Amino acid sequence: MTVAERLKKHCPKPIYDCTYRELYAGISQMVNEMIAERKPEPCQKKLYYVSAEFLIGKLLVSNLLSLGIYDQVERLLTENGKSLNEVEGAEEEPSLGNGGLGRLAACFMDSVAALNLCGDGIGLCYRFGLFKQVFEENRQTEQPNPWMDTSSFLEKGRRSYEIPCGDTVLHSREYTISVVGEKRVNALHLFDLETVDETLVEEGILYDKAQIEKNLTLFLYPDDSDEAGKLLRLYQQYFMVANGARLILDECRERGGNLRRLYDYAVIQINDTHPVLMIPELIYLLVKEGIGIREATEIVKKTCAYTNHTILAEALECWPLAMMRKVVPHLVPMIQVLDEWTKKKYSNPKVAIIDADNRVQMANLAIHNTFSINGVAFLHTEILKHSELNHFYQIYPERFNNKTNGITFRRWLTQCNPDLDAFLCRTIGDRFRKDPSALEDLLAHAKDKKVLEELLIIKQANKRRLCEYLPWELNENSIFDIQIKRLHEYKRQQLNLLYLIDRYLSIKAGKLPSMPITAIFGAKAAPAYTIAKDIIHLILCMQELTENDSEVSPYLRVAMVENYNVTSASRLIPACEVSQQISLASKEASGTGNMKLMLNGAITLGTEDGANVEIHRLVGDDNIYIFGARAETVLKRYGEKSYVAREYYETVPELKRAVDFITGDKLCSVGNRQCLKRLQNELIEKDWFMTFPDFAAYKETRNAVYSDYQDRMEWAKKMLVNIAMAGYFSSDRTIMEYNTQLWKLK
Ligand code: 26V
Repeated sequence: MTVAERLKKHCPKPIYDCTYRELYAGISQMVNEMIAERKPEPCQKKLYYVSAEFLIGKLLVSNLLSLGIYDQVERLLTENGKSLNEVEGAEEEPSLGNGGLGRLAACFMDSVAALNLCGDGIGLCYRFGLFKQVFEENRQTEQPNPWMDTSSFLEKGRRSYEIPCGDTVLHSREYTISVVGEKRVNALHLFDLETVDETLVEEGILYDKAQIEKNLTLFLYPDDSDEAGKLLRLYQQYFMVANGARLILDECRERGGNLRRLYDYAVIQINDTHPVLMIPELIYLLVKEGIGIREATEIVKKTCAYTNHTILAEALECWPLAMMRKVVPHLVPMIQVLDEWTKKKYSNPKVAIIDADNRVQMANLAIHNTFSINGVAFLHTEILKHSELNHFYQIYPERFNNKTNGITFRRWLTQCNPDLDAFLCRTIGDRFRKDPSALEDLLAHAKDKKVLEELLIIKQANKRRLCEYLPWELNENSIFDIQIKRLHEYKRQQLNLLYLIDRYLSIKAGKLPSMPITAIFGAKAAPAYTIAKDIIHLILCMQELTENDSEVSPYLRVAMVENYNVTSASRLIPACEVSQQISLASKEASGTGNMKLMLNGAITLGTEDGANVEIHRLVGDDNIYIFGARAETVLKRYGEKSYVAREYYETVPELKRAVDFITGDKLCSVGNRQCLKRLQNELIEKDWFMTFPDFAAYKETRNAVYSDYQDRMEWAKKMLVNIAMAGYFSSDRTIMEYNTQLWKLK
């Protein structure tokens, strides 16, 4: 059957008469049908990637590409006067993640399927996902983000479990999303509550947090600034792993497996601490099957591996035992036994599972009871081994390993930047699709003027397309300087802002930049994270100032994209020229946006942090701009408690000028004085993430970037080297490492 014949079955009218919604519904149904026709490949051992987030993005185009029917569908639509782009516009983006952690899970699922490995994801089906960000009066507000429309790639699964939770029993409902590889289809199992009630949501994202039977799967990361919110998060985590554990054991049994040898049938990758309750829950279920607790613990330990994604102390989860007693009373004795065993063996309180304040340290629980603990970039793993988790490294050196993150090139090159993809195929052939390191063949063209010019032309076209997509009139001939990532003080959007304020003031003083600059931000802040929201407020105020001041706007524009998500990332990344990766050294575990931007020919301006370290090593000093304090210095400063922000404020005049500007008349005329004052105070009195000490170096280096930018051929050469060396950051490489060293599938 041709694609045209197939599609006809799913469309109510001839294609040229259909609305885009009807076309999206028809094509997605056709895709689901084609996926269902694929024979499931039997497998002996299976990976279960358990994660609170899967930031998968829209699926239509990636599914068409994976099924090999993209070109046919596109042609068919064009012949009928329709555009595939617009069909994609009718698809809602599932908002099942925050940022890097969730997007990594999505890239990994893509690579697992593409490499023809047997591996499924397990998570939750949040009805409204993460909030939708709406700007009002230069401030972030939050709205629900409904995405589960009727005609999507989300299908009702066959599983449903009864989960004992606190003093009730919750009924679950499985949904699945197919993850399509060239040769195989895997599944993402997302569990929802049978009794979920969307009408509970009142204004914005407010709802009754106590009604667990109705609210458990409404939102990702409910506000946990109060007790009810904290409990709800714990309920969510347990609901996720309880369903996951049952699914895993059922599938083991269905394949004729012996639960005593669970590790021959399953390997469970625990994505950060959110799914760590999987460990006691599995032990509990195995004990219920008649296996002794010692043996059950050994089985689970051989089955589970844990990935750490952060060294920020405030992000390491711990749950008070009292709360555990409310939500998972049956697991408390299990956890206490595990804790007693470790306390008998190791006296260091830092490695205790239950700490002196009667809280369960989730990372500690994981580290004692898994066969592998990995960090997500070289530097991150080194810091875990030698500093943050050194007490564990001393006990279990063989369990620690590094798996530098990666990104799927299918979405972050082929799909989002088709011009660059085609250029690469023309220039070096398509070997890089199967072997990403083959991108290095591009280096042979580093002196080829025609090749370099082509790269510049592609970038220019992507910038133009971005300008058409964005709601402002931006100058496509300015430098596109972009910082896109969650808003967090450690990522230091505020440092970027201090530079922009300094630039603004110089322009006002008559010192014009040699090239016009467009500084673009995209970021969501956690709803209860006040300072992060103040930073967004400052960005939006700067946007208003630069837009409306005719002395400034020809030279400097600040622009913040509303509701930054996978879809807008796919537009921004191909158009970026300068990639801001300016976290405080030692704080960013890896970063993955840095990799996406590099692959698309942006040049990194960054600190020696996370995977920037590896990017630096790969491209060499000439093709990246590195500045600022190194991790050792930062860790030392924290250790000595020697940093006093005010000293810098008082001794660096241009820094003082920029900081003072935050509460000056100009900004207060477009913003809220109280928010701006709070942010200014935070900087002068605390600056916990040390922006002031790095300010001078940042300014100097960023100016050097803009100055070098003017030599177009030299710049294009830097772009070429970055693209050529990005192969290492393919998530196919990362997944192959996980598989050969840890999972051992096939
Ligand atoms: C969580 C929280 C929770 C509450 C307080 C503040 C805070 C700060 C950070 C986090 C991070 C949670 C884990 C996470 O998302 N890590 C990210 O994982 C990415 C994939 O490995 C990695 O590229 C990013 O560097 C890392 O931040």
